[in-house]
Amino acid sequence: MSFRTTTAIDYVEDVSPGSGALPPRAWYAASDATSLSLNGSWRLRVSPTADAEDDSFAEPGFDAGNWAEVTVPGHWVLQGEGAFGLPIYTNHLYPFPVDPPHVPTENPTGDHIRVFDLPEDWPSDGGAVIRFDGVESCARVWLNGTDIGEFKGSRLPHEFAVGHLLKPAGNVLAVRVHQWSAGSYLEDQDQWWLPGIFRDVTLLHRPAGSALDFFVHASYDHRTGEGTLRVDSDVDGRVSVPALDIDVETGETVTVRVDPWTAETPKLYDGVLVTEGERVPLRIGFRTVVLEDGLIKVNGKPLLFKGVNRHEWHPEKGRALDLETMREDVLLMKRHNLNAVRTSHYPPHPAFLDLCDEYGLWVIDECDLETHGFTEQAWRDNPVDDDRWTPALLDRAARMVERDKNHPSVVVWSLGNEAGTGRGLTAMAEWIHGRDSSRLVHYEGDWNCRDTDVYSRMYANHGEVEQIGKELDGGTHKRRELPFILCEYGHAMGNGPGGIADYQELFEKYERLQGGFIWEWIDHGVTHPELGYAYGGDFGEELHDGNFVCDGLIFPDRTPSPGLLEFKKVIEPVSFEGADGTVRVTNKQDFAGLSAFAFEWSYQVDGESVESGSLSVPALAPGESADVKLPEPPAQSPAGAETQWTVRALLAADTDWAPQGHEVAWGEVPVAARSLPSVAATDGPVAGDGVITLGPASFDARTGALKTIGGVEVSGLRLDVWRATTDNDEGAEWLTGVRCAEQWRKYGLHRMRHRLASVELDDDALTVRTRVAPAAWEFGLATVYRWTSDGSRLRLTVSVGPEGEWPVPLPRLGVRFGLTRADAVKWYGGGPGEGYPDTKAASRVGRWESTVDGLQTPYLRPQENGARADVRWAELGGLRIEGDPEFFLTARRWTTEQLDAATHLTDLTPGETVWVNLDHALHGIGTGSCGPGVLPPYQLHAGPAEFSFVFSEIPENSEIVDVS
Ligand code: IPT
Repeated sequence: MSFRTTTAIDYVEDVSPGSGALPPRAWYAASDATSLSLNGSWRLRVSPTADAEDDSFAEPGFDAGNWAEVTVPGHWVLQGEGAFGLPIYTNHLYPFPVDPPHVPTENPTGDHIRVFDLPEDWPSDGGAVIRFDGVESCARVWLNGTDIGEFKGSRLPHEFAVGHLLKPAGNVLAVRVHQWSAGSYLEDQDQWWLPGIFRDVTLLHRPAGSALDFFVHASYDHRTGEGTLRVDSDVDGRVSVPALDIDVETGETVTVRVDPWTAETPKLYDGVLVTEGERVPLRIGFRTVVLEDGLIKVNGKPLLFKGVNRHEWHPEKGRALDLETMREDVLLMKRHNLNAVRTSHYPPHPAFLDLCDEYGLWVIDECDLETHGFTEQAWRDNPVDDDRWTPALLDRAARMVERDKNHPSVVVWSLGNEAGTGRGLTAMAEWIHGRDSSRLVHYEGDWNCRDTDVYSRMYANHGEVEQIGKELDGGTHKRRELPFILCEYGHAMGNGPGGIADYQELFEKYERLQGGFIWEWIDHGVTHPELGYAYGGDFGEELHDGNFVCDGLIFPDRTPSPGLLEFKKVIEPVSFEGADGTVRVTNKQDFAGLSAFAFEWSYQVDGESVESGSLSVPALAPGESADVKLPEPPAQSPAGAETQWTVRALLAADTDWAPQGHEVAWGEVPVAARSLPSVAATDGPVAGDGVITLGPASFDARTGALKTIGGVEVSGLRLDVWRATTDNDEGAEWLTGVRCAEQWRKYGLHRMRHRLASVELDDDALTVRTRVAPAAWEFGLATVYRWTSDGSRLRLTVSVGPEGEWPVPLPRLGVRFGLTRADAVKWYGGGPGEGYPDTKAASRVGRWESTVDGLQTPYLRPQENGARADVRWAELGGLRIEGDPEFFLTARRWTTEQLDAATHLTDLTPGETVWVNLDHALHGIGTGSCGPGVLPPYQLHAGPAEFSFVFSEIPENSEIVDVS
């Protein structure tokens, strides 16, 4: 029996990167050398501390027969239904005492065993390497009882030479993985803490004379149209690229005419690197990245990043993504007009970068480094400013750069995220600049740009971004010379992000602003048997940051959220603006012409297309515009009809990311406005026994409350100003620190009282006067409901007059009421998805159909959602409702109060009543959950307002009622 001493686990708290691993090198998926995937089922034993068990499990002959089984790649806390421990979510707080480099004694440790035979055809010559593509957070490895080393750097590859240890059969690979290590201090990213061997494990045969490291230098000269290729290789060999007639020695430079690589035109040339012992396939993209005239230019042209921050996430597998999931991400990005990804906040699985090369996405490849939790102690003891940690930082930089340097998609290296400033970062930047002069270096945390080639910020508000665009922001001399990007903006938590169209306008207006990256791609919800999707706190964590981990443009199942559809519209590659029968078409791409697109027009009368055809648009270079004449409007439209053109750009042919006909851009050109509904007040209210009737409606005689419209029962119709607060409402607005939701609650907007002042019957109207106000405060809304009818239709005019000093904006202003039956919903107005004042770029005017359930947007933490904007009329529950003016329509099977109280979607149970909100106005959405709040034009301030709805019973419905 061996005896454990404390020194046997010293490596866990050692700040050095590890020992025994081979130098980092270029990563490639496949060559003609044999390899063996060690993914699959492994044996697992989880211990509560790093030293609970001795090393004997690594000995050949150890019987792990009674251990659990676990899938590699995977995280043990996401397997075994909690038997192996649970996930923990914190944003920037370390979930352990900040006591670097020490970690808690309670350090879940997973001993993994995999027994494998070599395949029959495994060559007997040469060596072998075992490669771990990702293990969180620290591992010690034994093969056949021999300790081959230990490593940290969770999302970086580590290789070990093992040829001398292999036997034909019964090889025992033992890996001890510790959840916490000194490395955890460098990996404080805002995400779940998920220990495990979560990326591939591969045994690679290394034939004699096989390739080691190699660096593909492939540049493009936009003046000559020529590409220059040189492949530097540690092992000499030849490089051939058949399509370019290239066949040269490694290290030799060759210049030929090429088609360049860009994210819009991702031309890759297949090549091969042949060394004495190996043939390595190459996919070469020629492009040149420079900083010139204070701009990031590729192939001579400035770029505009339309990007997103991507964490790796799968609701069941965590960060253990399969190739199909990665491809799905890339396809979704391409189909939604994105052109860039920041790999927040670590290098992704390497196959993801292959996909970016192939489909075309600009990549900011970020190192696995974040020490954000040190901000709580004013960055004292920050590892990036402590020389003892510098070797670990340099190791991480080298492992990223060496692994990913042959990807044309990678145009910028990022040192990491939210790690303050310090000498270690400078050392990383110097090393990267020295190793790879063909790309730029990014790091957001240093606003002086001491080490970087681009001025980068996160969540700066529109005003500041505009100042930066105008170069009025000051800063160091160096910074003033640099281009600007928002490496994070548009925090996509819950409903939102709002205001991204306003950012895009700035990006397009000022040359220095080279775009940005929405935070973030996907909600990190974890599939949960009772909660649907779990978020922070749902696993009983003692410290957590709740649903701040759910802030993506797609839901955990990868369904696009309204935010992604909005972003797609805001960043479309072609824009259309029109008036008077002409549409101005602009090519908003940076490199490509319009030949990939086919253009169509259609003409709508009251939202229905009556005619369509193709539109011929002249060839336009990037940035160019042309005025294109639309055809003569088709046949005379009925009087009072609303008419408009819709112009669309579609893919002219199948691409590898979307089929022919896929829509990339659209625009609307209004022609004639609709005539607003009018109701002649020919009927008058009649008082009966406890009831007042007016046209098709009946009211409670005492309260004036609406009861029925024809056969349709209506309950609780009254003014409504409250909404189930969104994550953005709950957040602290960055500039002012104001928490909108907190203010709303303080002033009682969620508990408004309605005092009835009078019910008045006139010849032509029923008028109900009320005052709507919260307990404890003197401000309020004098609210008058005026009902008129022409006998069959019922018109409600609501007049609202604020009284007193209103200290806060209103969440909403409109009426709400309950219907006993409603399912199908039809409307003419904005759709098909939700739209709020600052998130409705993607909402297009048309005739739409859905159901009450179909109107809901399933934000993981329930909140205000699902409003359809600019609605002219709607039909549901047997009623037709016309708006004067247009309104926002919301309908749900629960009340706003129930929605507000729910913490997970599973809390929402449909009731008997469908609650409908018809809003004259809504407060915007903003991105206050992390960033600026609602911009002034989208704020809803209490002011005098008047708006009307015309109700009528839909004839079909009266028939049903008659029968019953
Ligand atoms: C910023 C982080 O970089 C990112 O990882 C994420 O946490 C995001 O915020 C919020 O979701 S840091 C913050 C201080 C702006």
